[in-house]
Amino acid sequence: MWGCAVAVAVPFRGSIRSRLLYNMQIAVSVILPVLVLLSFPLGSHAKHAGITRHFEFNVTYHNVSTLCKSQKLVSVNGQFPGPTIHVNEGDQVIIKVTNFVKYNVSIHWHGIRQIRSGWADGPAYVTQCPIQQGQSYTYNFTIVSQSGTLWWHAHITWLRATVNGALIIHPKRGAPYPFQKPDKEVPIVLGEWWNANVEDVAAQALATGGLPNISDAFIINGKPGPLYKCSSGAFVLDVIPGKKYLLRIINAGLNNEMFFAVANHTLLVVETDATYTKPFQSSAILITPGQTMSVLFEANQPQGQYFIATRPYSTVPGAPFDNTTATAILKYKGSSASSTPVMASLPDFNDTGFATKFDNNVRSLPTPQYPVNVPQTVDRSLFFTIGLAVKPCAPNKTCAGPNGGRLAAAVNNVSFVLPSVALLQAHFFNMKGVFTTDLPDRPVIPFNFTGQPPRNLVAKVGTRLSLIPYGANVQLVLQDTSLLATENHPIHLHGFNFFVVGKGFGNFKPSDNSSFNLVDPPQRNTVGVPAGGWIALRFKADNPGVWFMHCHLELHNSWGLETAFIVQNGKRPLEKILPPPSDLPKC
Ligand SMILES: *[C@@H]1O[C@H](CO)[C@@H](O)[C@H](O)[C@H]1NC(C)=O
Ligand SMILES: *[C@@H]1O[C@H](CO)[C@@H](O)[C@H](O)[C@H]1NC(C)=O
Ligand SMILES: *[C@@H]1O[C@H](CO)[C@@H](O)[C@H](O)[C@H]1NC(C)=O
Ligand SMILES: *[C@@H]1O[C@H](CO)[C@@H](O)[C@H](O)[C@H]1NC(C)=O
Ligand SMILES: *[C@@H]1O[C@H](CO)[C@@H](O)[C@H](O)[C@H]1NC(C)=O
Ligand SMILES: *[C@@H]1O[C@H](CO)[C@@H](O)[C@H](O)[C@H]1NC(C)=O
Ligand SMILES: *[C@@H]1O[C@H](CO)[C@@H](O)[C@H](O)[C@H]1NC(C)=O
Ligand SMILES: *[C@@H]1O[C@H](CO)[C@@H](O)[C@H](O)[C@H]1NC(C)=O
Ligand SMILES: *[C@@H]1O[C@H](CO)[C@@H](O)[C@H](O)[C@H]1NC(C)=O
Ligand SMILES: *[C@@H]1O[C@H](CO)[C@@H](O)[C@H](O)[C@H]1NC(C)=O
Ligand SMILES: *[C@@H]1O[C@H](CO)[C@@H](O)[C@H](O)[C@H]1NC(C)=O
Ligand SMILES: *[C@@H]1O[C@H](CO)[C@@H](O)[C@H](O)[C@H]1NC(C)=O
Ligand SMILES: [Cu+2]
Repeated sequence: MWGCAVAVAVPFRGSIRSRLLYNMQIAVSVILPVLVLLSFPLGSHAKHAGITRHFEFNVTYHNVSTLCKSQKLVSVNGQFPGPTIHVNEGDQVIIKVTNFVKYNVSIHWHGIRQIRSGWADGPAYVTQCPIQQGQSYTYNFTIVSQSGTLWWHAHITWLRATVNGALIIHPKRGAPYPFQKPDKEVPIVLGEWWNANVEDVAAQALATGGLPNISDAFIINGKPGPLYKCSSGAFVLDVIPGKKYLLRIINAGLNNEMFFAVANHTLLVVETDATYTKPFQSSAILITPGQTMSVLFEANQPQGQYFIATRPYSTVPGAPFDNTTATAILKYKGSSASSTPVMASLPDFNDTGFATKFDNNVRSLPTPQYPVNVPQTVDRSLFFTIGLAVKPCAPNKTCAGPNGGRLAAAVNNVSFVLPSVALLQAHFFNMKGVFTTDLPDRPVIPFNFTGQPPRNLVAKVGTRLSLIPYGANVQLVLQDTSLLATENHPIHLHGFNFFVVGKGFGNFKPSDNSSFNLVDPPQRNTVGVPAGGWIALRFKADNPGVWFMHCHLELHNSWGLETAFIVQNGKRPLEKILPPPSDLPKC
């Protein structure tokens, strides 16, 4: 299926540039996660100031066999998941990305605020044109006031299925965690696996206008685990009794929110989306695509083997989904590798009660270093409906969606169309005719959003954005609709962490704001909007640029469930976006 495309494999060759690069290479081992910590030079540099860290990412082909079917997938530096990036808060990060594959590529540093450095954010046709085959682009950004687990992934078509990895921000050198120091830290990348080229799966669905083939497996650090036929194995975490472990969990899957648990071990949630939380215990967690979460546990159970397990949370009754369970193995030192691991107990696939309760437990942890500054007043109030829709098929053609149309998705009844140049360039250089700033602030035709849907499901199409003055306090209510189906949509905003000040089921009413949490709401970059419900979020528009907001279910993103905010420059010099780097890719 890859025709005669030239595969350029770039083997990893020792320390080329610096000691840092060398450390990064060691740290990427997912087989020996112990090394992640041992090789990380914590405390070995100047106490407060950040340093500059260089990384090199080669996007290449990589052969793997996961469920007895050999596949040529696209990944970074011949690794899957890709290299883990370790940095400290305050560091400047320089990553040279070179594309050796036939697909256009761009990489998003998911959750990084990118203050004034929108050119390094990564979504294709939003902040940059893609890096074409044979080209390079150097991403350049500084980590400001963020600490915890984030990740990086391709931000074009469905390539992020295999082009992804962890991005771990350690506290400033010498600074402690606001929780008990773990003995070991382990990235856990949850993924979704197809026995087919994922680009073909996406292209087929978009061509027919119908649903894509569901995935064949879920994976944990690249491995599906023993519950699948013909599995390539499991990720094994060796533990020592009495020690404490910090799992840095990332949902890198494309289209499924996931439950996750460790058999017989209670998890203590301490951080979400690189913001610290008031610690709370849970037997399992819910994590949407795009979200990240750090959880602590103690190896305090009888010697043996225990499953670490993950399977989907699905909110559309009757819709097909990948109803399988990926597992990794928690192995106590000295236990027999042949003993059967204890099965983990996970919530049912449709356990919305658990999902709601879990999300309600997340609260920000105010500290002197990270005060929780929730906007108490609102300058701009937005109300966006999010949900499915229909787009017409080509003239005289019948598509596989409802009434012969194609499945689509929309924000305030506008299904987003990416332009053929980057929005940020168009904004910065004042190019006309690329986008408009007239996305309605609220639905033009209000209806009972979660009741009987209107009969006409056809959405408008367009590249319509919202213009926000620098420094404005924005309140945004995201309202799920019942068009075609109510569904939990994980909405991701680039360039900001937002406060989740309220949520509920049914239709949002203005009086619901009396119950908003303006004290310690969760701070996130991605939030699951309840199926048939709403989320209210607030953020201060203190980062000039063009910031994408989209559903992190890749399918809905492809269908148009997205928009972008243009945050204007402020008056002072440090409130303006920087000029583009000279190697910014061209369209
Ligand atoms: C992948 O496998 C194919 C066929 O077996 C082979 O031709 C190709 O060189 C391999 N590519 C890499 C990067 O190893
Ligand atoms: C990336 O590719 C270049 C060119 O082939 C090579 O010199 C370099 O060592 C590669 N870097 C990594 C990290 O693999
Ligand atoms: C990165 O950006 C900063 C400005 O924020 C600039 O001073 C520096 O030279 C850039 N570095 C590279 C390698 O592009
Ligand atoms: C999707 O599934 C159908 C039915 O099993 C199969 O014929 C088709 O080839 C699959 N598409 C892709 C891109 O793998
Ligand atoms: C694990 O937990 C289950 C359910 O609570 C319990 O029945 C079982 O004995 C535990 N297994 C071990 C090895 O502790
Ligand atoms: C999911 O799979 C399990 C076990 O294979 C089965 O018992 C259950 O009915 C399935 N659920 C759905 C919704 O398909
Ligand atoms: C979950 O699905 C099962 C069928 O697999 C059904 O019996 C049950 O009522 C559903 N629960 C909820 C909360 O919808
Ligand atoms: C669609 O079909 C009608 C009637 O058969 C025909 O007149 C028209 O030219 C067709 N349009 C296209 C774009 O093929
Ligand atoms: C919207 O529809 C739901 C479900 O049919 C119904 O319970 C609710 O009362 C309706 N709300 C309004 C404001 O009409
Ligand atoms: C969406 O826009 C189309 C075209 O203007 C209109 O016909 C339709 O009623 C709108 N749908 C909703 C849900 O607002
Ligand atoms: C709630 O909204 C009303 C306007 O609808 C506004 O006057 C009031 O200040 C808001 N309250 C909060 C807590 O934001
Ligand atoms: C890659 O991106 C360029 C610039 O936008 C575009 O012209 C070209 O068609 C794209 N190539 C592929 C294979 O999508
Ligand atoms: Cu969605």
